[in-house]
Amino acid sequence: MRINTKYAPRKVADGKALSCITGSSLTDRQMLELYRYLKLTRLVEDRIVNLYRQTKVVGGVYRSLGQEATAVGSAYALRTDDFITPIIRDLGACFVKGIRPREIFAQYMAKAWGPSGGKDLNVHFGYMEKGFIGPISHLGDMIPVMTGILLGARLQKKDVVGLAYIGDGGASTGAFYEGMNFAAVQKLPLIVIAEHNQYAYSTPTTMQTAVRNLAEKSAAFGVPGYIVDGNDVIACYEVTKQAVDYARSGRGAVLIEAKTYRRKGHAEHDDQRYVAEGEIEWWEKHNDPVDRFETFLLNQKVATKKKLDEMTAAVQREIDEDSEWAESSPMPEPEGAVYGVFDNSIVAPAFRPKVLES
Ligand SMILES: Cc1ncc(C[n+]2csc(CCOP(=O)(O)OP(=O)(O)O)c2C)c(N)n1
Ligand SMILES: [Mg+2]
Repeated sequence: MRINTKYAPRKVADGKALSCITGSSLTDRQMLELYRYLKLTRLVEDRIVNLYRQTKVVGGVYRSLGQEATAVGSAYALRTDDFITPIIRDLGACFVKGIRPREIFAQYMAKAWGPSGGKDLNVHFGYMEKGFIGPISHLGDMIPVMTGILLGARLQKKDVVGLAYIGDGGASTGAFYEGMNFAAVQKLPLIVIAEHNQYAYSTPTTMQTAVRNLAEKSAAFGVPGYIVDGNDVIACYEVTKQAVDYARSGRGAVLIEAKTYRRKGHAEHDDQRYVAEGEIEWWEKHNDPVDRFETFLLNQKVATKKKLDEMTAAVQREIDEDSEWAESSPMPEPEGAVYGVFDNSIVAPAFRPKVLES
């Protein structure tokens, strides 16, 4: 089976700033919307790091710095009733799906008004009505879960597609293979974006899989495989759009490998001492997805620098407002911990002894 490389990263002449692919079907308004999502992702994560350093965030902080275009561009190719299941590097996809920054801040600070009511962190929450399936931590497991959701949707005669994200490490788990295989044989509309960001924790990809391109794994399932430049937001949109059309028309599952790079450690506590000197700086200087899209928007005259600066200032204002809202919101009541786990409709477990005594 041949891998489609139409959207794969291209080499550019030294000294020439990287941009994005041209010939997109996106309108100028849509491109600016993509820009807003990219900026929102980067700046919300900046703020979360800031709150973490002030010890206001109670758990770990996992960033998508340098790879934001993959999540934003791919999720943008979906309809509102389509499903996604993100992983820790896909905050941008959550925003495209309609999650607000204030929900993310409250979630990270374990506040009562956060989507999980203080029970969990980062993207571990769900919004069925927004087609947003919160992931569990176990790598690979969301692939069979999404496959099951799509089987259910087929039985309900819905023409929705499901987009599931997986890391290069996650793509080596058994659950990934089982889920992909079942989706492939059932011709379910599953699109898997394998984010090849070069590391799983501190393990370089070359030390945990023998394939050079994760897209090659598509041959094992008999589904189309694509390679996309994960730092080109337009290419990520276009390749996913193509996969969405394929999947929605009943032809089955697709595997897309996004080539990108994780510029931060696994989480904020990781000092990245296992990374070769100069590697992170190279990606920052030469292949930053936000810089690339800005170069594109200016070159193509979609927007002026002034317009982009105004948009960034508006995003910053929204973040200030939302993080203040989340900071001033209450912590959960201790009793809340027993709800949302079991069927508490009769007597919540924490209160049972008291009820039985009376
Ligand atoms: C089955 C399983 N094994 C191990 C872990 C611990 N773990 C959490 S994230 C991670 C690395 C993930 O790397 P990758 O899939 O490449 O995603 P990335 O963090 O690079 O986006 C590991 C090993 C886990 N959550 N689940
Ligand atoms: Mg990885």
